[in-house]
Parts: sequence; C-alpha cells; structure tokens
Amino acid sequence: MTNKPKWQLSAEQVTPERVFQQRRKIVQALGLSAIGASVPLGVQAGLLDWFGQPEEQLAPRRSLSFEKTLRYGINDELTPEDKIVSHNNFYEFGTDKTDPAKNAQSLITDPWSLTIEGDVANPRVWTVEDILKEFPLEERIYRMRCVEAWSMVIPWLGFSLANLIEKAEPGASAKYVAFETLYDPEQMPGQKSRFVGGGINYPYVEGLRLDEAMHPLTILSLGLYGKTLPPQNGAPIRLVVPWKYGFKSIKSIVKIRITDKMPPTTWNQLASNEYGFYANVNPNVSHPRWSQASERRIGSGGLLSAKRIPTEPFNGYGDQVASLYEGMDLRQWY
Ligand SMILES: Nc1nc2c(c(=O)[nH]1)N[C@H]1C(S)=C(S)[C@@H](COP(=O)(O)O)O[C@H]1N2
Ligand SMILES: [Mo]
Repeated sequence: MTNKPKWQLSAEQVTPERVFQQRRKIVQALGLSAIGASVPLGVQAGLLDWFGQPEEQLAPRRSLSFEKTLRYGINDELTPEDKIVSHNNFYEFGTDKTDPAKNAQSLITDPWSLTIEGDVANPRVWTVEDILKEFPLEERIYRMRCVEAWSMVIPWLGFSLANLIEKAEPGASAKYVAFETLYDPEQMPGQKSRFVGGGINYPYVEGLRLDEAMHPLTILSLGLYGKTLPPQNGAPIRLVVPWKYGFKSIKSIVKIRITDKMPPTTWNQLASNEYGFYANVNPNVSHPRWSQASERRIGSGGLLSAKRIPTEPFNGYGDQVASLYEGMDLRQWY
C-alpha cells in the first residue's frame, strides 16, 4: 500500500497495465500522438481526464476494404450507424442496452487471436491480421432479429465461416461447431460480477450444427458500415447467423472447436425452456413470456417510435435455409 494521497496516484497505479496502454492508443488515435510521445505518462492521464472519462472515449475504428455488397433480396432501410453502435446486447459489459457502448471502449482488440481446434486435420491459431489477409471481405446487408423482439438492418463486413472451417479440414466425426467469447474479468466487468453480468456463467459460449456453420449465409464479421467493428458490437471478430435469434451471433470470439457433440450454449444453459439450441427466428413459436409474431424495427426514428412489423420465418431467409430443417418439428427444436 502507498501512503501518498489519492490525487498523486498516476493512471498506471490505478489502471491495469493493458487497459492503460489501450487508452494511450486512443489518445494517439485522437491525433495527440506528438503529446503522447513526449509527455510523461502521469500527465497523459491528466489529459485523458481533461477530455472526459477515458471510458467515454470511443475506440478508434479503421476503414476496411471489401469486394462487393450482397443484399440477399433485402430492400429494407438500413438502421443508422449511431443506433447500431449504441443499442447493444453484450452482457460482459452490463445488461442495459447502453452499457456496452459505455463500458467496452477500452477492450483490447489488437493483438487478438482466434484458435480453431478439435476434430480437424489443421488446427491453427489465427491472428486477426492473418484472417484479413486470407479472406476477402464482402459487405453483407442482413436483418438482425433479437429474441427480445427488436430488429435492425446492418451492413456487416465479413466472409463465410465455411471458408475458415474448410481450411481446418473437419474430420469424419465432425457434426457441430462450438464458439467461445474472450474470458477476461479484468477487462469485462460483467464477468467479474454476477450482478453486472446478468448471472451468466462466463465465458459466453454458442454452437451451430456443422451444416449450419457451413451455410454460405453464416459469416464471421470484422466490421460494419465500412469500418472495423466497435468493441460493443463484438470487435474484433464475431459470428453473424442472420436466420437465428441474435443471441446465437456470439461476439469477440477467441475459440472455435469442431466436435461430434451438441455443444452447450449460454442462453440455453440459463433458461432451457425459453432458449433452445436452434433458435431459428419463428413467428409461430412464442417465447414463454411474449409473442414472437412481430418485432420493433429500429430505423431512423426515435427508439420508442420504432414501428412494429411482422416477423418472418427464418427472419426472411427461408428460401435459403429452410431445407436445413426438413423433417424437423420446429416447435420441439426451438
Ligand atoms: N459474447 C456475447 N455475445 C453476444 C451477446 C452477449 O451478451 N455476449 N449478446 C447477443 C445478443 S442477445 C444479441 S441480440 C446480439 C446483439 O448484437 P449487436 O449488439 O451487435 O446488435 O449479440 C449477441 N452476442
Ligand atoms: Mo438478443
């Protein structure tokens, strides 16, 4: 313990080192790099205070290039970027819709690595840099339907997950794909406190059947609106499965595991009578506590005035994906 008065503590002493370094990067991205280079760290911390709470600074995002735009028949109006980046579910950073944008800005997303392992001939630890070199990005304009009955239309930048799985060469017993979000309670307050994190047992985990994971609509996304993902949307890399409820689209992924068994999934573990493994968007199967027949589409108007529209089976992607579930009772396999 120190006997110095609190105001003498430098930011390094009160902030975990890695978080401090990330804040330093933010200051540099704000165009203060000359100051950053020459001024002692304690004074930089003072500068951060002068600009407001460091947590309120937005993490820098860089432009990403992409090959083409694919709309998959969607002509819906895009949800404005400011709504997509400020109304989020990311319980690692708190359960209110505005918590992730407030609390995720200092998440360290560079460097980042993503491991693919399990029943594969070529397990590999990918860096995000290598992923960006290997897989050309496309802009995919998808509907996103949360199980809470709100929805958005989001221009993601990403590539088919199938391309990454193929490189790993799944083995003969491969049937499922398991996904895992970063576990780092120092960076994710919701993982430190069950109260902040909504009672979830972290890390957040998700899963798909192998054929769902290999479907061309299933993407790994690294960006939206032409730039890298903001932390609150799952930077630097997240899953997007547009015909399933939003909770399947797991954020900030560090591990993908190919397996022969249906993997546990976070919301199913929390309330299995409310959230199934499949979680295909289905207006005909109500959530036990509310109807799924319609949704509030978040557009350019105010959040409260968002208009209600009918929900479509498979979120409107039935032509592409319904055949995956032929012969299955979707009331039983919700
Ligand atoms: N790791 C993690 N991934 C997550 C969540 C979460 O709390 N933690 N929330 C899910 C839910 S419920 C939804 S609706 C979407 C929201 O994505 P968005 O904030 O980018 O719109 O992320 C999903 N992925
Ligand atoms: Mo959700």
